[in-house]
Amino acid sequence: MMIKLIKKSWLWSLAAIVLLGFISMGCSSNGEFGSSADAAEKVYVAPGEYDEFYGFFSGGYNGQLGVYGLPSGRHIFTIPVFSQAAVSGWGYSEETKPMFQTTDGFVPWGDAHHPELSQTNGETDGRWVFINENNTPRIARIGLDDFKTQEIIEIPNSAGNHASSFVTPNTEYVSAATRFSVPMDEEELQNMDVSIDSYKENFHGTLSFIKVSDEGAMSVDFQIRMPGFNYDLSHAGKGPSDGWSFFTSYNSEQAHTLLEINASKNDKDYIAAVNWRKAAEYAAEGRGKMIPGEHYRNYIDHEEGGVAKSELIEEVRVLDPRELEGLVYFLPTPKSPHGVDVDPSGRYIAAGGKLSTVIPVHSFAKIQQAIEDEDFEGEEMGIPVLNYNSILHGEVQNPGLGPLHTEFDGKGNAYTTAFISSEIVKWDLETLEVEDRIDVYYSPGHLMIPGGDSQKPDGKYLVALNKITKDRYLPTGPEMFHSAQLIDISGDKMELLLDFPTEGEPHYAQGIAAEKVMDNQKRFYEIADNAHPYVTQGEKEARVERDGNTVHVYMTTIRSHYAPDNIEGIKVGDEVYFHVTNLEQDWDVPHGFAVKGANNAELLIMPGETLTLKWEPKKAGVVPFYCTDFCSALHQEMSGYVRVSPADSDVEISYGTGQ
Ligand code: RUQ
Ligand code: CUA
Repeated sequence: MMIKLIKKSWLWSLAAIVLLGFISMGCSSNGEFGSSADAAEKVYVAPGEYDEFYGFFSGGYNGQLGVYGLPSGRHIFTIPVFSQAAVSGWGYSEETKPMFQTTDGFVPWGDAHHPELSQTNGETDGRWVFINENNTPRIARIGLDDFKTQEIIEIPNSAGNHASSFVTPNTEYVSAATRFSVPMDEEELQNMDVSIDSYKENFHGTLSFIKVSDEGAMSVDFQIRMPGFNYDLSHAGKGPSDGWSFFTSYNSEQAHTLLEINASKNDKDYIAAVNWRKAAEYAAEGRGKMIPGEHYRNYIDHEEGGVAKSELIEEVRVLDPRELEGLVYFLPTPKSPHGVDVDPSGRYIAAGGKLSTVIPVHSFAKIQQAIEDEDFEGEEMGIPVLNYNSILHGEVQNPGLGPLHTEFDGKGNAYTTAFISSEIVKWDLETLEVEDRIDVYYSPGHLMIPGGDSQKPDGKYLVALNKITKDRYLPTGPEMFHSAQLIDISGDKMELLLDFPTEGEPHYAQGIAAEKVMDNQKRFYEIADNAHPYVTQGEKEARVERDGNTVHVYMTTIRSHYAPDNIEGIKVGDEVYFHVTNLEQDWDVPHGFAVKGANNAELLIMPGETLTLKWEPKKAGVVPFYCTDFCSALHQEMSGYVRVSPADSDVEISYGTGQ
């Protein structure tokens, strides 16, 4: 290795071991902090004051999206997305169950990876945040007016959606790609029952572009058929490179077993440079072909009182680079590249070659020139491979071991995480010289600068999203929260300010100035606009209706009682739907609803909202229900009873409050 030794020389020999497949435990040496009092002052947000930035941190295998205030690192909210959340009934209430519909049925869990804020003119705009699901390929869109998941779309013809959900500069598209290739038949990309060792012959990947309407509705506009590599991460071009997206790939070896060795053989893998604007034109002209591609689109229907709907879409357009020219080019890139990041000027494309000893930085202008000159060194499945030396802006030397992800401060500097040597390395985008490095604890994956992957970064703070926590907090047994670290990047030298724990595994995060989001906040839903089919607009309309074995309870809540709060005439074997409308019209006055023995969750109903709990009583007797959210001094009084009689009883439905 032609690398000058850096301060922690022992790490380089450790690296050799890691490359052989052992897990690095990071470094526990010399953290050089400035004075802690200085650092404390920089992150201190006094009681009653607000943080300067919102941070949206992926929950990883908890499937949700964590919201943090920065610089304080305070965990202020968790938005349920891909996993059922008993805390509010997300995925348990009848209104939200359809959000979990997929072609594999009801999938109550997801592995969330990369949140990405919507952008306008290359700048974060505070409308939505998207996040991908890796396991059952999906993308979610979350509204930043009520911090709720609005839509989840499934990605067809895909296995493992990792390179997602990155947006184009005007949120024209969010992208997706197959992390795993699977056998796909030649005509219709259907998964085939073939031997795994027919990988090279049968396995393929796809890149997907999901169109986002002005209102945010998502639809799969087209997919591009790709060679059977593993597509890892992505980012869209911007400025001069607007109209292009870049996807890293690894496993150009096309191995199907023991990938840690067999997919690490080639010196270089590829970045796929996709001309999405051209692809979109092809799609608009009806080029390519429509093939079967069943997938669900689930969305909250605000016209219908916030009830989620599922629609099944049966076909998808696929474009084939063997038939359509100029769609995709491969950029050779050392070595098993993970992250791919485009600088704010849109001129440079940096790759985190996790097994590479340098950071390769490609030049968009040179890529264009090489395409024009047909300066190709080969092809893969009809896709031209450009000449590495012709497209390279340069290589960053000594970038630390195991470079993964890069973000930018908008002042000409790039910051790259080095997983194995547990550090952040700052380098100059023009000279490619390393300018500074700082140890982090331990093993950072992604990093985040608010706006750091847009054209307008707020280059004040950087958050390192560390994978290994070990000794940073009071021990909590074998399982620990991941550790994030806030670093001041406003000066020449990076300065570590704060450690804070994060829930799940925040792969990626996004940050945005608080004022872009906080002024659009909903404080409650207008009860008069509630168009839920089972809304109860006032206490006078509260009632219980039997229809065969089905019972609908139209129930209201207001501090501090339910209407009705006494219900009789329910029978064992009934299917009871409690449609609970919260009549409050005030900020932060949810009521809860829980009934003894229910086999799902509670409901947490926001002011002006209606949610429904399904309950199937199994035993005769009198069953209490109560409010779970401490809503007033008389919250403990907010309760009621349901009388359940045997299936053959002739007790009639009756109900009331205060009688
Ligand atoms: S990927 S660091 Cu989804 Cu880098 Cu986790
Ligand atoms: Cu309503 Cu407590």
